[in-house]
Amino acid sequence: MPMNFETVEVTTDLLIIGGGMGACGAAVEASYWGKKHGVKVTLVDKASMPRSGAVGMGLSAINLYVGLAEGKNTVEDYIKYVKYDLMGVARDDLVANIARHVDSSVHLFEQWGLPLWKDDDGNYVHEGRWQLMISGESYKVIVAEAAKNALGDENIYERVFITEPLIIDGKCVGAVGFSVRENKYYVFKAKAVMCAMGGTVGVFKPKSTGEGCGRSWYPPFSTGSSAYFTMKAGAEMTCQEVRFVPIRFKDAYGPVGAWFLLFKSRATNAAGENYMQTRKDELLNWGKYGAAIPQPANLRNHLGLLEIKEGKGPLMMRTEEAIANLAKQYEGDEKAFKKKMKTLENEAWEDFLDMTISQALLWAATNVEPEVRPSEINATEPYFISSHSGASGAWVSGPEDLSAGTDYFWGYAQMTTVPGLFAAGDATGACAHKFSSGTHAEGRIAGKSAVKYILDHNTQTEIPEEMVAKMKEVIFQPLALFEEHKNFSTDENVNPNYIIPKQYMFRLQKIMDEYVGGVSSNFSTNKASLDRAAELLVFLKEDGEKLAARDLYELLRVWENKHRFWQAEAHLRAVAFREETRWPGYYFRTDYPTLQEEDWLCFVNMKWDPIKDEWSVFKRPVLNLFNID
Ligand code: SFD
Ligand code: AMP
Repeated sequence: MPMNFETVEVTTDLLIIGGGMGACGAAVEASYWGKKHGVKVTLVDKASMPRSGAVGMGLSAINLYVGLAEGKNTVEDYIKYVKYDLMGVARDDLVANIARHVDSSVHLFEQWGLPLWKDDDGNYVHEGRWQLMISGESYKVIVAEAAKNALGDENIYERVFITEPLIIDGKCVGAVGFSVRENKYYVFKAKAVMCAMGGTVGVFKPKSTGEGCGRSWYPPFSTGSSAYFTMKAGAEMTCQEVRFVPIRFKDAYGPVGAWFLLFKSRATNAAGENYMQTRKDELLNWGKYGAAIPQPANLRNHLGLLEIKEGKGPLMMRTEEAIANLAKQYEGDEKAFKKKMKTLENEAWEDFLDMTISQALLWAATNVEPEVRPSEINATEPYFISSHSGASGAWVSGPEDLSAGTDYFWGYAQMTTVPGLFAAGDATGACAHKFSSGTHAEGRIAGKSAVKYILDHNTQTEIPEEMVAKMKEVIFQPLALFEEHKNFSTDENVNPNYIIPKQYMFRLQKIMDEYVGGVSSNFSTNKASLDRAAELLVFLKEDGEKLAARDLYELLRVWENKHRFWQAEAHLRAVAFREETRWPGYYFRTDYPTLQEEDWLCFVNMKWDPIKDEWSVFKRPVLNLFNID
């Protein structure tokens, strides 16, 4: 591997990092406002925008559409839904801001060519109260095309992996990274930076090991860059304990939403019992949240996991029963019945073909006919995704009209506590259930807000040459380390002088799985286990200095794992700090097994101090800005 890397400097006004849903939203909006004021907007993505990020494979539903113009729901309805689903812990202002803007993102998607399902009267087909059905295999291609058109090709850098923020005097003034294809080191200098690098997968040992290794529900290429970037910049973080454990079709991770909501399916234990019914008394143990409709996602998991614990599994999605129920009204008219069955069969397969193709392959490979027999579902490994039903991310300012005068507001909507650093999507915390559409809307809000910040602070900060030169050395050091020691052993995977990224990742996953409430510890943990994990993570962090890379591809893996590590450490610290169990079904503190509203109905926030290299973890109150009860 040649060691000469050209340094490429890019000077811009707004740097958008990431090319996913949040970044594409920011690109469209910031370009619009930027053009009016001569603000230059640049985007950098580690992959190729038309297929990058979580929506790369496509989606079969838009999970957030409020329908304000149709009078379907109010902003307050949505805040209530989100807050109860997250067991009381959510930011009213951020959720409201997304809710009031999300419909316009959906209308833009339709205008750009995304096929939304329509009924005979031309209305959107709802999957559930908040969700719309789409034929969304090309969803990301369509959204990325609009973003690219807005930005112009000359302002887009693809296949460049961002490793570090540039921080001067506590302000974010750019980022550095490297090309994953060419020998190039990139230095982006900017007046404001917007972080939208998605969530984190691979912190916990996945269920899919061995031949299925790498398969996950959320994309394996979401590797914690948002969390790392914001933490490393010194931003206050929130809800780092609020992981997400989805229920999915077993082994290929097919989503369940369409089955529960569109097809109105039941999930049962192996004996055919509906555990949401038979175990409904357990919901009484979880305060007012247990009585919410729909029941919070973690409580639905919790009841299913209790079945498994008592040996009543596997859990089954009763697809055959759901299809039969939907077709029942056509019985007696053979032609109409056949037609309906065909439509339902198409819809069932399209649900997977649009967004989790491997589930359709697994069904085909194992002769599953959903109209004939049920399919197994189970809880997956934990993920960090604040755009779905998790909540971990940066603590950002709310909009002035909703939160001025409270602790939720400090000047520019979506700005983190680091001046000049904005965030959206999986990068922001405490505003769950925004999904693809809400993330796009949040990106648009952040893009517009960042342009305003730039107009108010219109100076390019000088970045010392030595600083970027030192960062270059650190970024490429794993290649040099490998070259230096590669001949020490006969197998280059095994060497006392370095560790390869895969080994490092497996070690991280084993620690988190066994001690911090992963699959093998039944999502349970306690203080003694967390202390042990903390001890082992110190050794792992030390060994992280010895990560080695054979080529650019492995260098990418090195940095992805360094990023993952920070998400893991933040999670561990937050789980250890919160002395209660608030999200059973996501994780269980066996030493504090109950909900404690008085002491713990609050945010757990934290911050890494870049100067002292120290963490602080602390509480912040949950404010009630809207009357939702
Ligand atoms: O139902 C760097 N999601 C669903 N949303 C819906 O609206 N409907 C659904 O049907 C959804 N389902 C679903 C979903 C996701 C997945 C994977 C499946 C099914 C199988 C959720 C949405 O996809 C999600 O909410 C948004 O995409 C989040 O947007 P954002 O912008 O926060 O993340 P991203 O889109 O993944 O983009 C991240 C970008 O960052 C880049 N990147 N670039 C430079 N340097 C680095 N170091 C970087 N690290 C990452 C990525 O390349 C990418 O461009 S259902 O199952 O929930
Ligand atoms: P999923 O396929 O699990 O990602 O879910 C897609 C959408 O349906 C999300 O908005 C979920 O919150 C919602 N959802 C999934 N399962 C249920 C359920 N059993 N009850 C209510 N909403 C659900």
